[in-house]
Amino acid sequence: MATLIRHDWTTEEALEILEMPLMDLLYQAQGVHREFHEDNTVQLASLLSIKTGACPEDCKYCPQSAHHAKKTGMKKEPLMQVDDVLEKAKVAKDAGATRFCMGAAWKQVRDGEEFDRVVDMVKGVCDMDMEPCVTLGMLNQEQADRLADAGLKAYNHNLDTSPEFYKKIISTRTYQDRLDTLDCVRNAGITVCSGGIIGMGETNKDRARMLEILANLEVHPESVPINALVPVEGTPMGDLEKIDPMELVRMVATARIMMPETRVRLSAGRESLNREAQILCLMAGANSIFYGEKLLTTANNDTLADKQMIADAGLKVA
Ligand code: SAM
Ligand code: DTB
Ligand code: SF4
Repeated sequence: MATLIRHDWTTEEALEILEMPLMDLLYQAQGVHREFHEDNTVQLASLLSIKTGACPEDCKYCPQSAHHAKKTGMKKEPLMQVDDVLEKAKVAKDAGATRFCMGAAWKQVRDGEEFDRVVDMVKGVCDMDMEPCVTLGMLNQEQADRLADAGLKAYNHNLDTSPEFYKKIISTRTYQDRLDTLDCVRNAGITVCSGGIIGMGETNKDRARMLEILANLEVHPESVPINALVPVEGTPMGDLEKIDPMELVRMVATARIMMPETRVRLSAGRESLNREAQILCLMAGANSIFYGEKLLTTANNDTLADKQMIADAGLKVA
């Protein structure tokens, strides 16, 4: 029987999927995956921090928040120049990436010369035949429309966690602010990339709630990044223990089952997984990874090791 695309998930259903016996979960997730996606393929997306540090938001996990700067020692850097960004995009393309994501440590987009520059970066990446994606914090409808006109393919803005746990993680922007930003992105005709982080001390119910909210949006996000917390020294979460990789496998599989058509992105935290755990995530339904030695400010997996893993698993880059 064909799997239905649903938008009426309950927390209980999501939790039940998340906690089912692992083999049943993997079997179901792989079945959905094969029904909706080309077999044996993975997308490679590269990330670049185009404006690093001194972010006014107080996200407890984030090394770029100005609130933790004294302890992390993270310095503010100015917004990069368009040519320098395009040079990095070319390197990523030559290395095999098809999507290029640019991140700015901003609370929100402000109209002016800096936003004009980001618009030029988007146009430049588009002209290179790569999918441009940006993550710039909150934005309004006019700004989203302008990015769409420039050729922006995707906008990343994460819900991060459940609305209940969210209040313990961020105080400077509300959950509703995030949902409003996602609305503007959707209305502009840009694809939505929105997911979250596990390993911040949340419960399975919080994880289920986040997936429930994403899966009950009118249109599922085209991309859902699942990050495992990278504990960074000097942040309030710097001392948290890394999660068991199987929790990441379960989260990926549950996202895959609840949002069958979505690209599930195995995102931050991949560096602490061994090859086999990563392959289990791919089997559970992840079909995109961040590729390139750096995420935004922290290390990512070695590119040669990634190529080897892709070859070992018999995957094609799509
Ligand atoms: N400032 C913008 C925003 O918050 O939307 C864009 C950049 S922000 C760094 C993008 C996402 O990276 C966050 O929403 C969070 O999910 C993820 N992230 C940041 N620090 C992380 C960490 N230490 N471990 C895992 N994920 C992290
Ligand atoms: C997402 O969900 N993960 C990426 C991307 N979207 C922008 C960012 C991960 C950042 C990890 C911490 C860092 O490198 O600064
Ligand atoms: Fe700023 Fe984004 Fe980091 Fe939050 S996650 S502190 S908004 S850069």
